[in-house]
Amino acid sequence: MAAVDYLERIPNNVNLKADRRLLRALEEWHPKFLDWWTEMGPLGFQAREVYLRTAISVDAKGWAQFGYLRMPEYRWGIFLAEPEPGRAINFGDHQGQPAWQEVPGEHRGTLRRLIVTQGDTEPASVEQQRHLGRTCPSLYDLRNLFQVNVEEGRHLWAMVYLLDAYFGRDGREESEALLQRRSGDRDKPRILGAFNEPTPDWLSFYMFTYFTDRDGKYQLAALAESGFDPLSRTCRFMLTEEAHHMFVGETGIGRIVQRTCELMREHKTDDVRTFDGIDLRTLQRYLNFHYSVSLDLFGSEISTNAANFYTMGLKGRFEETKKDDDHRLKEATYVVTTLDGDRVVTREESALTTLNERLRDDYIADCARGVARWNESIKRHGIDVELTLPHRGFRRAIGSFAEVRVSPDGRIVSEAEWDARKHEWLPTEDDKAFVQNLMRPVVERGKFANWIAPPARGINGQPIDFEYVRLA
Ligand code: BYC
Repeated sequence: MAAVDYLERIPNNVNLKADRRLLRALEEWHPKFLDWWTEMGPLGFQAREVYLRTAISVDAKGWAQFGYLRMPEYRWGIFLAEPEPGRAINFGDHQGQPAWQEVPGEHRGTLRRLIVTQGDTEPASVEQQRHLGRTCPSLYDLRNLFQVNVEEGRHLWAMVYLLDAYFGRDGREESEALLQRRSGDRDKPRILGAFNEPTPDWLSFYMFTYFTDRDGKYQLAALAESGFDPLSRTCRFMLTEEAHHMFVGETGIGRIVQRTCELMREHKTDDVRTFDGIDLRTLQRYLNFHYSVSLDLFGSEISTNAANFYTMGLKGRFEETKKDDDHRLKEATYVVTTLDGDRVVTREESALTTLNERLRDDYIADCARGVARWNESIKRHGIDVELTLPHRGFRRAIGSFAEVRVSPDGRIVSEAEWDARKHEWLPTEDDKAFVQNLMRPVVERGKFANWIAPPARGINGQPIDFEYVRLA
């Protein structure tokens, strides 16, 4: 095999050529990454040319270069947002000190754990979405799936860069382990719950990119506040890419809602399944599932881990520097919704131990905005139905609500009521089979599956009937 020029191969703004040790570590890791990509990345289509966006630098011109390429040839680069001269640690016990350019010894283990947890989600999502290509609703959607996949691959590179550059031998071991765990595997699962759930159909994919990628936005934003400057800068750049993933989710669901409403009006019925559409009730059940699984990703409402991450200066709040308080929070309180025996109550707690809940609150408000936009679309079609976010305690596996059964409207219900009604609240086997049955590939240029409306516009100014993936 011809020697690969890694300096050429790995676009970067971290001066890789000056760090031979790091370059060697990445050279060793790269073929293992490609093996993983071949084994666990998008099934089929690897030899096809896809119209993809590649980041080759962080400036406005370089971060979104569009062109055809085959996925294994994607240039997974390493980019950090430009340094802010004189940046300080903005919160916690080290507040006011210069941001760390090296790993602070006393927080090494905690920091590594945070980076590994973040890194683990990236390959996990690629694994979850592996089979979707063969049932794509259009070439446009197929291309968006692959764009998301290659960028999750790049986000894995971003975390591996931090591990290899700053954590020595154990960092390199963690980089290898990131390629060894597998989504949904009984023996070596991915770290966080949502990343072990299957994404077997495109409705799940859009729900995932709307709800679970949005957790990514909030976690990355909290890590972007970190006093460990390389982590902060990496996350800031990742957020620019994350925006597209959430766009795919929001417009994906929006287009399904639109199509469902069109079919409802055309056939004057709620039961659009007969006409190969996805009825609003089924959409609501999928929404309930993905939202609740994503809420779990914020951890418990009372968490000493979260308090420690903050006090140590490793993970801040969403928009930490825009908040007008002492950024130490030792005396401050925060009101959380939690469980008291068998009642849902709100309670004032220490602001430090409730930081997970606070981030979850920011996330919930953001989720609600998209749901409101879908509801506007339903209303515009003259249909009197609303999609809703279920109560935060609904179907939780992490935190105090994990101990009880909570209905979507926030009542604690008995096991018997839960069993009797869960088919109204969560996707049933019948729903899943129905949705799966709709997933028939549409690969003709400009054509879309019957259950989803075309997008309002194409990618990068291209027409909707552009050849986003060259299948011939
Ligand atoms: N599943 O004190 P607790 C993304 C564990 S998504 C399984 O309640 P803590 C993306 C927890 O690890 C963003 N385990 O919570 C999206 C802890 O275990 P240890 C990913 C869970 O630690 C789409 C124990 O329970 N980034 O980027 O305050 C596509 C007690 O934990 C779960 C991050 O998550 C769960 N859901 O917070 C691609 C940021 N929840 O330590 C990518 C980094 C909790 O006792 N991670 N546990 O063994 C963190 O900040 C924190 O680890 C968490 C948990 C927010 C996840």
